[in-house]
Amino acid sequence: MDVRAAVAVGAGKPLEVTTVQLEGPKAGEVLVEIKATGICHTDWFTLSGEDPEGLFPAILGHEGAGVIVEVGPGVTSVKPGDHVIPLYTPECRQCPSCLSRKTNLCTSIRATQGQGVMPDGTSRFSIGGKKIHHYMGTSTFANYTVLPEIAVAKVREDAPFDKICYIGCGVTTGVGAVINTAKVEPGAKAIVFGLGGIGLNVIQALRLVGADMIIGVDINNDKKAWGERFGMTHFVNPTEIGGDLVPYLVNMTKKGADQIGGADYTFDCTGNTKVMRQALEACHRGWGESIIIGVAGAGQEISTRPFQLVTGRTWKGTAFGGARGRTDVPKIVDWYMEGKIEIDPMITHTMPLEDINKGFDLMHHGESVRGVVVF
Ligand code: NAD
Ligand code: 022
Ligand code: ZN
Repeated sequence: MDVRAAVAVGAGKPLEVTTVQLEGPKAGEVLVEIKATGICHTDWFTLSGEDPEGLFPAILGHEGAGVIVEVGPGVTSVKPGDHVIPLYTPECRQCPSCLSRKTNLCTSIRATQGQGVMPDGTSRFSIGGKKIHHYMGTSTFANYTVLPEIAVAKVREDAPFDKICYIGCGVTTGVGAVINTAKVEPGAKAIVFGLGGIGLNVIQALRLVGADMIIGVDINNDKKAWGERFGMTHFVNPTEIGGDLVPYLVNMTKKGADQIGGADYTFDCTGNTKVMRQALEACHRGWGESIIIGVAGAGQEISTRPFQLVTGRTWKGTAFGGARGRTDVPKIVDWYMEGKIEIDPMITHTMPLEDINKGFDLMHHGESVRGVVVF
């Protein structure tokens, strides 16, 4: 069938919005009509050519929501008409990782997903007979896409696509980092570095679980009002404190009898390895945990003195907020519909597919928290 898609034709080139061909679903696959998709950093990272594993031509996009229109042979868990969110971290419930109950990083289709093809090793997208790669197993920058059955989460039908698409990446990553990875308890003191599309979701989850002190750190003063909107209690701009950031933050968290200071939990939502170090060292001696959410560029390294860890700080990382997509994503959609978490104010821009390159520009200039393409 013919579908409308934004095609990444080469590194550093703008996306080309055009008609491409999509084959129907094979065994274990589903055809989804994408109704809305968010624009996230990883799409840009790949388009820019900085991602050494990036493939071209490809249909990018990994933050979508839509409706099942057709299912291939053997598909049992979803049917035409079901509303779904594509999952770049699938959940097969059968591989050693899924069965371990210790990680959300399902390995069942990992190799082919990274190669930009479906689990049978072929692509469903083409243009003039020439293959186009899939991306992160999702390819949501198209009005129809084919996905493995294990890579869709079925969600309630009264939830608006143009908002819940954000649950396909940013919301789940930020909220999940707090709830699944850090398991933050009521009364905790937390520091969030980077108040963008991920950091604001970390902040709202910290408020949800009853954290006492939620310090936001960002070099952009416009983010102060944004953080406060979602529950941040204190804001620090590292460029304006006239000294070292770590002792400044540790001092802020000192209270009463505890004169050591440091946060119970810190979150890196910048992808900057210097910030990751600051986040670890701003943790409380003995028990502080620092969660790396930001994805750094290829080949980058983090460092700290071993003493930081020997004295009881913990460094952790999280992918997709530690969420098991088919199990946890429908719950997050429910939380949104019940008003437990907010999404609407974070979607600062919506646009038709034709304007997707403008959506990337807005993201770069820090003007948007989230831009969403509505089909
Ligand atoms: P964003 O650009 O919207 O936000 C980043 C924020 O960090 C901005 O507000 C910026 O001003 C701030 N910042 C930059 N340098 C800083 C510094 N030195 N100190 C303090 N603040 C600084 O990006 P986003 O969409 O929120 O994504 C954040 C990171 O999370 C990215 O690296 C992204 O790739 C990653 N991410 C990871 C996962 C995962 O599963 N682990 C999922 C989604 C996104
Ligand atoms: C989403 N991300 C950043 C912004 N939006 C993002 C990027 C990478 C990951 C998660 C979120 C990620 C963390 C760990 C892995 N990935 C490896 C998972 C594994 O090896 O099992 C990751 C994922 C997908 C892909 C590449 C890396 C891909 O499909 N190409 C989940
Ligand atoms: Zn993303």
